[in-house]
Order: sequence, then C-alpha cells, then structure tokens
Amino acid sequence: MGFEHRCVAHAAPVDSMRSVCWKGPPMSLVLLDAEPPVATLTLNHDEKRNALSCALISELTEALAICREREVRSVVLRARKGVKVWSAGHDISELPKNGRDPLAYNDPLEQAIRAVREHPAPVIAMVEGSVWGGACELVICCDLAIAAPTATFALTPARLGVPYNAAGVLRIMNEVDLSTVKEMFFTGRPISAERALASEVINHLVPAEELESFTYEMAGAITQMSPLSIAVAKEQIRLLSDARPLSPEAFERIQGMRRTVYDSGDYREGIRAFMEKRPPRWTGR
Ligand code: YXS
Repeated sequence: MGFEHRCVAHAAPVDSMRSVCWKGPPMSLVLLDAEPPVATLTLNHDEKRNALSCALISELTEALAICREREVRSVVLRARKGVKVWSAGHDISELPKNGRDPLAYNDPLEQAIRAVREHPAPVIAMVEGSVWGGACELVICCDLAIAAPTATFALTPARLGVPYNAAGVLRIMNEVDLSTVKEMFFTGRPISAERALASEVINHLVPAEELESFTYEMAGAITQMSPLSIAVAKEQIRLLSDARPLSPEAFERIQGMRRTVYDSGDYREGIRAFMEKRPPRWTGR
C-alpha cells in the first residue's frame, strides 16, 4: 500500500487528538497527525527555532503517548516544511543556573529522548535545516534519520560550557564514528549533511524535493511489517546497545567531573553570553 504522506495541513494541536479526559493546557508547539498506520509529529515553534523547551517536550511526549494508544506503526518527526532551523536544541533559558545538573535523568530533553527510544514503533527523523545540541542527539536517537542537503548537525556543549551527560555521550558514540564525535564535541561546529551521512548520523540524504516522498515511502513500508517483531527488535537494540560495564567508581568520577563544570563560572558565562547575544568570555574556571 503506497502511503501518500500527509502534509502539515492535516495535523492538529496535540490536545485535539486527546480523548475528552485530556484536561491539559492548549497545545500547539507540536502538531500531531495520528491517523494510523503512520503518524507525523511536527515541531511547531519556529519563533524560538523549535528549542526543546519543557513545554514543547511535554507535547512531544504526549503526542507519542497518543501514537502508542492508537497503535501507530511508524512515526515521522519533522519540522515545518522549508525551515532553516529544524531545532535549536535544549532551551538555553531553561538550563539550571543554581548548581543543578543541566542534563539530569529527569531533564525534559532526557525525557524526550527516552520517549523516542522506548516508543514501540520506529521513529523517523525527517530533517531540513540546522540541528543543534540536544536536538542533534534527539535525531541520532531516532530509529532512522532522513535529511535534505540543507541539514547540518552540531553538538554544542563546548559552545555553552555545558558538561554533557554520560548516557548522552554513550548514545552518540553508539551511532557515530568516534573521530567525528570528538570533532563535533570539541569544535562545536556544524557538520554538513554529506558528512553526517558518511558518519552515520543520518541513514539517507535525499534531494529536498524528494524528502517527504522518500520518508513516507519508508514509513509506509515499515507499517507492512510485523509490528510485534519490530517492537521487540527495537527494544533489544536499545537494551543491548546501552549495555556497558561501568564501575560505580567510574560513574561517580564522571559525575564529579561534570559537577565541577556545571558549578563553574564558565557554565554560567556560557548561558549569560547566549542570553545577552554576545560571544562568551571563557576563563577556564
Ligand atoms: O531573541 P528572541 O526572543 O527572538 O529569541 C531568539 C533566540 O533567543 C531563540 N533561541 C533559543 N531560545 C532558547 N534556547 C535555544 N537553544 C534557542 N535558540 C534560539 O529563538 C529566537 C530566534 O533566534 P535567533 O535570532 O538566534 O535565530 P537565527 O535564525 O538568527 O539563528 C538560529 C540559531 C539556531 C543559529 C541560533 O538561534 C542559535 O545559535 N541558537 C542556539 C543553538 C545552540 O547552541 N543550541 C544548544 C542548546 S543547549 C543544548 O542543546 C545542550 C544543553 S548541549 O549544549 O549540551 O548540547
């Protein structure tokens, strides 16, 4: 069955999809088209460059819950057609400034990444435009990523003075070749779509005019397969790829080093500089 893709016009704010019991606030940061077998989640906060704010992530995780209820068999995660910025990553204004871990287990970004990785159906990131920081990890953690030539990908902790978390570093290392991982973490500079394909950040690079048809053809093909077999394979891959022996002492050491960073003046300077729209002045303390 060829699955003609649904344009954003079919999508609606997430709450309109929720049964009458949903009493949440009006939602529009994520549009959801959840007509099985394929769902489309559209990041819809271009004014803030689809920054992964607590509010947006709440809608994203709610949308995935609706997809699970409706037994959707594949999910396309996209931004609006033609965007210059797919997502600007973690909402910098929401990064904690009071000595709390900025990427702790219950941070909204971590919740979004877990929601995608634990969703029983494959989640396909369809990418145009630039992808930054935690959004880059979100794309990498999607099951498949299909991008247009306008896509770029940047890991940005060093731009902001943020100590990335161990689980996030491991998830990225599991997908991307180590030399590219180091270059992205150490330079903070975007890599091109071509480079992303070569480094396995993305699965396919297709011309912009073919991006939707290519993505929805693959999403449709997945829905023709056994959903139970796919769900088990996806969870097996998640559990086995996360399986790493790490002594408690090694983990404590990582956390201690990270605390030194998020307790530093440089961490606060990175956030302040972004908010003041100026380059940061690093002191190394
Ligand atoms: O000034 P207004 O109110 O209009 O808001 C501006 C920006 O402040 C806002 N915005 C963001 N707000 C919160 N968090 C963000 N990440 C963020 N990015 C943007 O959106 C409005 C339009 O932004 P503007 O004028 O800069 O747009 P532009 O088209 O000129 O430039 C687009 C970008 C993406 C190149 C630029 O906005 C930018 O460099 N954004 C920050 C990208 C970044 O460093 N993201 C990393 C976030 S931290 C994160 O993900 C992890 C914690 S980590 O760093 O560890 O990976």
